[in-house]
Amino acid sequence: MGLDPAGFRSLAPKQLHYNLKVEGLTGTQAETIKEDALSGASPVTVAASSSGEAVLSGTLDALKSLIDRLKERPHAAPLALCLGEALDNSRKNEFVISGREKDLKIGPSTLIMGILNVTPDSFSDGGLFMDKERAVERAFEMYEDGADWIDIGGESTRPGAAPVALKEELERVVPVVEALAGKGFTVSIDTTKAEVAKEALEAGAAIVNDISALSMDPSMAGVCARYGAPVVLMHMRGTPRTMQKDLRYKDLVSEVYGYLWSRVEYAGENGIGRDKIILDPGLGFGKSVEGNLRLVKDLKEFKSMGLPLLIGASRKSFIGKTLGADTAGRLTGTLAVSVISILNGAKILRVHDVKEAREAALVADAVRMS
Ligand code: PT1
Repeated sequence: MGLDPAGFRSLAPKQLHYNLKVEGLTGTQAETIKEDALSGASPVTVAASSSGEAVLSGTLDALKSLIDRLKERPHAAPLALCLGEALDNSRKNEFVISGREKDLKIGPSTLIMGILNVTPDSFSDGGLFMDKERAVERAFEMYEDGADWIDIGGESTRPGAAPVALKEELERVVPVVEALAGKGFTVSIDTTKAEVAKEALEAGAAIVNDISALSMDPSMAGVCARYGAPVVLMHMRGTPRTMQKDLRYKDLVSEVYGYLWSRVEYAGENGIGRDKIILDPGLGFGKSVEGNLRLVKDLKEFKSMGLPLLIGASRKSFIGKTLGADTAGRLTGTLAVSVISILNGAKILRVHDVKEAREAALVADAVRMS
């Protein structure tokens, strides 16, 4: 319409609409919010339940003016800060993770994390990459194809998979981490064991990827803190062996969100700051097909935590079940999930098929930033 850019900047916050769901409100806080909404001071709609949940709906401008008034009320000031942060975080597209040696820039472009399984029972690689030379070769191939990081794992975490003994896992992963870190690759170690994380960090790993979000081994947080290692905190309910037995949730997105936030707090209490955390809703870990699809659709809700989001959808069974395809026929479905995840805020994709994911991400990023 040929509007003056200054005019546009003042219009935009009046046109963007947000729905903020809040949990754990005190009675006083809920009353204060409802009172303000009814006063008509700014056009915000409040739907509140008796259990301390509320949804605040309105334009960015209206919500910001509500937040400003809440800041003046003694019982509502901390809530106002959270709401303000959530709104800012939801629009954030660039992150800096404080790495062990250098900062890791995450976003606005999508990063690709290539999967390197060093497990004999691995469903995708079938134990092809057990020996060190083959592993290094495969890593170079993934790098050529556009991988930013290599994720090395020695324990299968597919549904039903049994745990691997510490010694076995160490023997599988440490030589590979050492070889790849030595060649300059950015390596993450996919493990739930503190001892494996420690040896991998000694061997040059840059990041710890823990599917249990520091919960399975009480020493894990301490090791990550001591080495100053960034960590991926992932949601899982149960263990890989049992996680697919009961897939019911009262509110899946809210539970995954609440769990991840509680793990961010736990990490903080153990010396791992927010500047070192990446979050992952854990597709395929204790979720039904519908649950996984819902997490992809609602991924943008997780942006309000203000931390980079990682998605691991590659060749997983929820894609196979949606398509009626075995593992070999899941690439296109994986790419569909990848693109939707990027549009919903994912910044890192954990994938087997690096070249295809890289191309899909380049196009998705170009559309997103257009
Ligand atoms: C993941 C992930 C991971 N996935 C992170 N690490 C696996 N951060 C291993 C299936 O349903 O998503 N995020 N490390 C692999 N796990 C699974 C789970 C593989 C489920 C397959 C399925 O097929």
